[in-house]
Amino acid sequence: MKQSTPNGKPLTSLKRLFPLITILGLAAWGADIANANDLVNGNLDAISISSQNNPTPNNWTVDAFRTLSGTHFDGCSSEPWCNVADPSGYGLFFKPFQGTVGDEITVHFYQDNPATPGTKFTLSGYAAGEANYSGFFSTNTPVPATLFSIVFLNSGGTVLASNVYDLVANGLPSSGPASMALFTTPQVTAPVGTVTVRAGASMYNTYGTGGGQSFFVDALDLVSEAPPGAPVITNQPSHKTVSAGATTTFNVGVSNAAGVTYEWQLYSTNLVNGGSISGAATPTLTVTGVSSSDVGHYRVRVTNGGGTVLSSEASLEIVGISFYPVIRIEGKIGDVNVVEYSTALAPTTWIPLSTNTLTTSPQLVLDTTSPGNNTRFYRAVYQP
Ligand SMILES: [Ca+2]
Repeated sequence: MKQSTPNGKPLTSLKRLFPLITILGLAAWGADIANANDLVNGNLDAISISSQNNPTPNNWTVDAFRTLSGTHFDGCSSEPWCNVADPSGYGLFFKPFQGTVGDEITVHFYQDNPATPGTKFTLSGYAAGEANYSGFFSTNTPVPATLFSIVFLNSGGTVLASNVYDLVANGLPSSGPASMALFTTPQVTAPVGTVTVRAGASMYNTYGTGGGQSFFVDALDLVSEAPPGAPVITNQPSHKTVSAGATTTFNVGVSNAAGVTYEWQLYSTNLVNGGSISGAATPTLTVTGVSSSDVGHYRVRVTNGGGTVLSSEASLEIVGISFYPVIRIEGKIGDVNVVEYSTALAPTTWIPLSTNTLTTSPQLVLDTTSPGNNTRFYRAVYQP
C-alpha cells in the first residue's frame, strides 16, 4: 500500500520535515491566549469503536499502518490509566509493539476543523513514553518520530503547510502515564487558501522492544487566535440539562457582529433548520422537543470577512437517569415494617414513607420521593 503521513505526503518527506522541527524547537512558544478549545472531544473521554479493534476517541481519526503489511487495526486504544484530565476519562494508548523492525508501525491520530487564512494556532496536550519506547531510539532505519502536528489544507484537501513538533526532542518523559507532561507547540499561522486545520499526534516507524515500550497522549487543546477584524465571542454558549420533550436554546454573544454569519454544529457537523432545530444560522439555536438524538456537544462557527472563530462546546443532556435510596429489610415472611425517613438527625423528625409486608427476605424498599441532591436518614420500624 501507499504509505502516507496525515497530510498526504509520502513518508520520505519526513526527512524534509526534520529541519523544520529544529526551527520550531528553537522558536518562542506562542503567547497564552484565553480561548476556546477548537477540538471536539479534546479530552478524549468520549470513546467508541471506529477504525480500530478497540475503542478510540469519538470525533478523531486514527490511521494506522505497518511498513510492509499495510493497514493495521490495533495501532492505539482508549484506556483509563493514561487519562490526565477529567475523572473517569480516558487517554490514548499508542501501541508501538504492534510493529517489528523491518515492518514498523506508524499511527496518525488527528482531527479536522474549519479554519480561515490568517488564524494562528497552537496545539497543546499531555504526552509521555515508557523507558523502552522505540521512539526514544534513533538507531533504526527508518528513524522513528513522535510528533504533534498542525497541518493546513485547502478546499481540495491538499496540504498547504505542515508544522510538526518533535516531542522527543522537546523532552518527552519516559516514565509512563504517571509522567505525562504538557507540551505546547509554537504558534503557526494558516496560509492563504486554508479551509481546514488538522491537528493531532503521530507516532512514526516504531517497533516492539520488550516491556515498558508504549506512548500516551491526552487532553489535546487547539487554541486559535483569529486575525484582526474577525468576530470576537463575548459570551460562550452554556451547558443545558433538560427533560425529554423540553425546548432549550444555546446563545452566543459576538462583539463586532456586523456582517457576521453563524453556523451551529452538533459534534462538528453543521445543523440545518427542520425537525427539532431552528435558528441554526442565528445567534440563538433552539432545540424543540428534545430527544436522545439531540443529546451531544454543540458549538457555533462565527464568520465575517476578517475570519472565523469557533465557540466553546456546550453539551445538551437529558435528565433521564435517577438515583434512589434503597432500604433493605430482613425478617420473616409476613412481617410488617414501616419505613420512615428524617431530613436531619438532630432534631430527628421521622416521617412515614411506606408500610411494607415482607413477601421475601431481604426485601428492598425504594424511596422514589427523595430529591437526588438532599440528605435523608432512614429507619424501618417493626410492627408487632
Ligand atoms: Ca482524558
